[in-house]
Amino acid sequence: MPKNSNLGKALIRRQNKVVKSTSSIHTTDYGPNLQSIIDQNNLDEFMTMAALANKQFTAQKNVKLVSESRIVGTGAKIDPSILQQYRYLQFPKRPKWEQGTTPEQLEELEKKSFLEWRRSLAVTEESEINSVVTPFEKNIEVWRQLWRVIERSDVVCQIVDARNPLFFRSPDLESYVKDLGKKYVLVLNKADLVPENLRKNWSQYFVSLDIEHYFFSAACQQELIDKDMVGDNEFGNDYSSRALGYVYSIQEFLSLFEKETHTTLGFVGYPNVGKSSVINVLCKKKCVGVAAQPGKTKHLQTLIISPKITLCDCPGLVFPSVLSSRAEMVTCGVLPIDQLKDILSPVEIVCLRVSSKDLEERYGISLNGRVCASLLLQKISNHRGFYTGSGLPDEVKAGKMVLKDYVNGRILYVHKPPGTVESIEAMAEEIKESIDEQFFVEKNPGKLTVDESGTVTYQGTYKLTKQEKRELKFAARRGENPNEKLKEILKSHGVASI
Ligand SMILES: Nc1nc2c(ncn2[C@@H]2O[C@H](COP(=O)(O)OP(=O)(O)OP(=O)(O)O)[C@@H](O)[C@H]2O)c(=O)[nH]1
Ligand SMILES: [Mg+2]
Repeated sequence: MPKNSNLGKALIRRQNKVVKSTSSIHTTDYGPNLQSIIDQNNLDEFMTMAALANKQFTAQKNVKLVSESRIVGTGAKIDPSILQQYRYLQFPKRPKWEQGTTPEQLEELEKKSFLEWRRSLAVTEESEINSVVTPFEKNIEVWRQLWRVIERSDVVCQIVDARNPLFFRSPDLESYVKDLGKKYVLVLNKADLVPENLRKNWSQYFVSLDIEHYFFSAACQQELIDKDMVGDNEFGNDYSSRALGYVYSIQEFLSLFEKETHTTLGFVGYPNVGKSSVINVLCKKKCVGVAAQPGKTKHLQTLIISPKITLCDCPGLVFPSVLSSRAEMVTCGVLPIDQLKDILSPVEIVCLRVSSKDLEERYGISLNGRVCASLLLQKISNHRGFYTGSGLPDEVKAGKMVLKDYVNGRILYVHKPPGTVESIEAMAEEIKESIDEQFFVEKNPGKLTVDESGTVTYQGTYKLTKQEKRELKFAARRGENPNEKLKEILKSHGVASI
């Protein structure tokens, strides 16, 4: 077949047409439709569940129902320890099958077990935790892709974004893979965005949990490929000692899995963590599609890269969870920013995390300390000339830009492992950022005046006691410098001196 032939595409199109004409209107996608379904309205969700249960419903008009649980349920205080217990919910597992199971029987089994999983999540949501499970993948076809990748892999590499590994990690996936007798490794991609000290901290954390993990940077390795410098390790760290936080090069990573027998590595994880990018650099050429938006890979792909190694790319999947909010998910890059309705909540998170100095530098604006999302977006809109048709600042356009910059690491925030002790300086910097500047005596030292009658007046953030005022007055009378005395007083209260 000649190169760039369209025959393959034409065959896929024809196949899609055939399936479309026979498929149901409420796309539960038993055909080749691998479109991820994360957000569904209640009716679609209901119809999907009905289709899975092979049930049909007819609509009854003019009936109004008020759900009591919705009224009672809202606003209830949830015990954080209970939520923590449900931090990682179960993901759907492929039911067991035997040699004699026909494809039709297996499909029925899969649908049944998927339906049971959806129902168990609903029960957890309503009666056990009384909290909302954040959006998760609802298309059984996409989960089928994950099951297939795990089945054909000897080693399952769960790729996570190294900036926030705990958001992306799934302990349930780890135990599932291990129960199947396969090897599980955690790959912390985008290591280029994480400073060395934090990589070390994260490594210590995962070592303490006995999790085999490797830092990797597809972006840096791609740069080396482009410069024809493959083999060099950008990070220049000592491979032989493999210190904590070590970032692996392509060859070092592959050699971890090169055994006597052939090994298939499956790359799974949330959308947008860089699964396809890692595969491309391991192949040293672009074999699979990569995009800055989540949901690029729709179908698993298998690539034989050497007689000993095969790689398998999987579509990204959003696992169910209760602790993360939708806004948090947006900042993690797993929900598409372009289709976002609420821009302010995720930008609010960015405002809380990124220092105002970094935001000022990135957008060329001036902020006096931390600002709320709306003010930040207004300033950016005014500076960039983003206006709506009615002449108001276009906060939505500015918000999407900020969120994309955050997800792509152009404005950076890296999460710390639980229990990390931060340096006093770093904490002081953060506190300074979050408190109004005038509270800082260094920046606003106050003013001490002594008039001719010897009366002392001090205007500053520290309130002098009567006794201290008297001491200052007498110091001035003695001809001493009252400012020196004031320094002593402020120092004794732990306040920086003027
Ligand atoms: N800074 C940085 N960016 C990376 C790295 N690896 C991938 N990316 C970026 O992350 C984005 C997503 O990359 P993909 O490889 O498409 O991610 P994926 O996990 O395959 O995503 P889906 O196919 O949607 O599941 C792209 O914009 C990449 O350029 C990395 O090591 N460092
Ligand atoms: Mg991909």
